[in-house]
Parts: sequence; C-alpha cells; structure tokens
Amino acid sequence: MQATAIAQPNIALIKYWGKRDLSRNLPAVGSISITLSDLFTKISVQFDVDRASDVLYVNDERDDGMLPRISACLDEVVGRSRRRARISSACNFPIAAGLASSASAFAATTVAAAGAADLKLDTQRLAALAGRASGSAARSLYGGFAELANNGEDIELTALRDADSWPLTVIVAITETAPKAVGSSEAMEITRKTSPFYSNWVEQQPRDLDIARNAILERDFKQLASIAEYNCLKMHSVMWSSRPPMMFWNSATMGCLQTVRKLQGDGCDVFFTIDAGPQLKAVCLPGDADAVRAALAATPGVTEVMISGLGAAARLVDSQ
Ligand code: 2P0
Repeated sequence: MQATAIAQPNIALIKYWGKRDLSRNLPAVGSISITLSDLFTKISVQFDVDRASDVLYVNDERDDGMLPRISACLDEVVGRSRRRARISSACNFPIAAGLASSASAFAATTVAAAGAADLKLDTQRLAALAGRASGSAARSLYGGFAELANNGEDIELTALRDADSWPLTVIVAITETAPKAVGSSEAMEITRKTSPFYSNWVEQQPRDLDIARNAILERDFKQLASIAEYNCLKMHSVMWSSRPPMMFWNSATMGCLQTVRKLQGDGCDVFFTIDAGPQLKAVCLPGDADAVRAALAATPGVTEVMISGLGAAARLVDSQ
C-alpha cells in the first residue's frame, strides 16, 4: 500500500491555455511539450488503514494548501472509498512559479497512487487521470516530445519523439521565485470569458500543432523555433487582453527575451518560451548551450540559471 514515483516537469512549445469543460478539466486546445531531465518531483503515497484523513508534506513541511487537489487526484485514481494516505513530496526547483511544478507533482501523484493501490493502468489511462488534476500533468506521463490532442470525450496523448532521438537543451532563467499571484486555472477562465481574441486563439491552434509536429518529426529546429515563439506570444496576447489583464512577466523576463533575440542575431540556434510565470525558458541545440547560459546569466534581474536536457516519462521507483 505504499509507492514512490518520480516525474519531471514538461515545458509546452505549443501551449495549453483555456478549458472546454471545467468539471472534467478538459483543455480547449491541444498542446505539444518537451519533458525535462534535470528537474524532478518525487512523490510517495502510503495508504493507511488507521489514518482518519489525508496528510501532505512538501519538502518535509506540512502543506494543507495543496492537499485538497492532491486528495482529489487520489480519489480519481483509486476511488472515493479509498483508505486515507500520507503523501510526501520532494522537488528540486521552485514551486508554483511558472516552472510546471504542478505538472510533475500530479503526474508523480497519479503514478504513485496507482502503484500503491496495485492498479495496473496503461500510460494513456494514467495520463487522462493526471490531466483531471492538472492539464499539463498528462504530458509528463511521456518523455521526450509529447502531443496532447483534445479529442472527443477525453484527451489523447502521443509520443512524437523520445528524448535521445533529438537532444535539445533547455536553459531556464529564473527571475523571481515567489509563487504567482493568480493560479493558471483561474487565469485561464478569466481569459476565456474576457479576451476578445480567445476564439481566434482556439481556432488557430490546430494549424500551430501541425507545424510544430512536422518540425519535430523532421528535426527542423528553425521551423520549431518560429512556431513555438509565435504560439507563446499569442498565448500571452490573450492573457494581456483579458480583464483584468493576466500579466506574468517582469522587466527581467523582457530582458531575457531581448538576450535571446541577440543570440539569434549572432547565429545561435535558440528560441524562447514563457509560461504563466516570469521565467524565460530558452531551448537550444546542445552546441549553443554554453553561450545561451552565459548570456542569460548575465541578463540583469536573472537570479539563477537552470540547465536541463530532455528526459523520461513519469515512473514508479518503488512499491511495497
Ligand atoms: C502549458 N500552462 O501548456 C500552459 C502554458 C501554463 C502556460 O498548462 O488548470 O497547471 O491545472 O489544468 O496545467 C499551466 O496550467 O492548469 C499550463 P490546470 P496547468 O504548459
């Protein structure tokens, strides 16, 4: 009745923003992501017959704020009549700051819960369950490059390419580690209800997905760079045009973006992407990683730089 799982966060290159069904947490658009290798969340779930209520520890400290979503995730995986659990989580990067911590946390929770309850679920099913807890979490059930399709009644995941077949390096420029003021779920709903550009965002997504998928299948870096930056800025445009506006950037985020533009001008194979937080993620070919890392580290307002390759799918590491 105890299991431990590890999951790595993923970064969307074609973004998920907006929901079509709130109660089932189904996204309004498909998305394409890369799973990272060097950032991780490790979650242990222990179901206990004597326990009266769930308890959650994050990095050894009790966390009652996140507990309801984790408990709901366990209910989805195991069923509401399950035993109560002790859940402990360890994470090697800042939480809730736009670094996809919920993706790795819910992917690991889903895998650990299924392992602890001795349920034999396939990856597609685990991804659907993780997606109920957090849309982006479904993608961390896959390594390398993954596509989440927004099909019919549920989501459907496809592995586009494994991590080793197209090594890319991701450099995360941290500009602020405080948790964001508005969570993604709430911000997405504000955008859906108020941005005059939201319907265009949803309508154009299949075209962006097609272009990115082809670029990944053909390992066409320049094509991927172009469509990923375009899609990212479109997402931020619908955020900014919401009422109230959803603005996650700070001045250092903009500085990092200009650093990437300068690197591109100097001939580096690099592009940026930015999620619902102020960190900029630069994706580059491994040969350019040192130059990209140094330039971002020297950008005013950058407090830390993290570097990662592409990694593996969420997995069970221990079960008893
Ligand atoms: C993404 N984001 O595709 C986009 C880009 C943030 C910006 O998925 O409400 O935490 O839990 O399903 O997965 C962040 O949203 O949202 C996210 P919920 P989630 O990575």
